[in-house]
Amino acid sequence: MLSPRSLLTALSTAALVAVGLAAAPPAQAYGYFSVHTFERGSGAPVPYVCYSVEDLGAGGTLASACDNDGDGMVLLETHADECGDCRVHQSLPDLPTGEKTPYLLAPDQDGGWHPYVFHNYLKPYLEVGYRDAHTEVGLPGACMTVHEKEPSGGAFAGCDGDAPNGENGDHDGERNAVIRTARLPHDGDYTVATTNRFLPTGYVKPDPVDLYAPPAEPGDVVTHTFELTGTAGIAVRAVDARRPRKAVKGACYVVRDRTLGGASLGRFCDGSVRSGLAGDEDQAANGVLTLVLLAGGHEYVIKQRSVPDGYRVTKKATVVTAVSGESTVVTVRTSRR
Ligand SMILES: [Ca+2]
Ligand SMILES: [Ca+2]
Ligand SMILES: [Ca+2]
Repeated sequence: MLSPRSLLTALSTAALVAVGLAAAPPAQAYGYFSVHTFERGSGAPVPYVCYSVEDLGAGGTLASACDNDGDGMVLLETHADECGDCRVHQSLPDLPTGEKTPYLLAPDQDGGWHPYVFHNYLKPYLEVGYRDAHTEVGLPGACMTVHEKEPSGGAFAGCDGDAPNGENGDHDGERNAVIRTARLPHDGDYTVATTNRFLPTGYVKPDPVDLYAPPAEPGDVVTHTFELTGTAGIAVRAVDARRPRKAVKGACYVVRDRTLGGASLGRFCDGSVRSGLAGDEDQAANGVLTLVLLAGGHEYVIKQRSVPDGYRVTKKATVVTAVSGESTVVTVRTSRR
């Protein structure tokens, strides 16, 4: 006769090889079976899971145990001769460190005697970026909140660069224009809202967005980038250097944001059709290039690049500081050939 210990070993080994095979009832009199949990995607063992076994026939809990040694497996002893109609339920207590589990619960498993194997998804998390809509340069330091829609409730609050603080704070630990949340309580729908405090200056607070966060495997992350615009405008007038009342129509310019390290907004032409943020707001070749939705307080460098026949490109750049809610007029004197 096998000792209980060697029987356990034998059962455990049998459990591992029997995964996915038809249930072959092992020595029922002893009432042992193994339960394993693995991470979806990686197949890594999931430690510290607890289980309870419900008797669906007679009712009541037949056994319960936790994976206290953290190897991803427990042997459950039911103290019953038979367990033909069992349901195994997982629970995910806090980790020994006191942190919440990074895993989502796996569904209950029904069945008779067989090795039970659970595959758990990870809880999802978000990475939310902020960048200037014109230059696509990242804007560090923004703050946001994340609310779960159902069941409704706050799930996260933090600012880019904050130290992680429980579920809150920035979990990438860097001031890098991206806020990484902790793993969220559930998969599901979340609303991400930018808060007024510590919004990068010169920009308008963006509307909240709804994001669906599905169950995650390792490496999965839900991302969103807020494209921030401001309320400042610049009107670039090109005039004849000799006759300042004469508009020079159809000139083109390259605009750079000096505040964002000289990043280019692109090439803009007086009279070009507007498409998104590109083009001329007034869409008329009238001698004025109208730039809108710029960041208040930023310094823009405007350089003429092409002019109508008969004129010479003005090489000297114009530097102007945009003002929120205003359109600042600058004049580029353009000489004849
Ligand atoms: Ca164990
Ligand atoms: Ca960050
Ligand atoms: Ca125009």
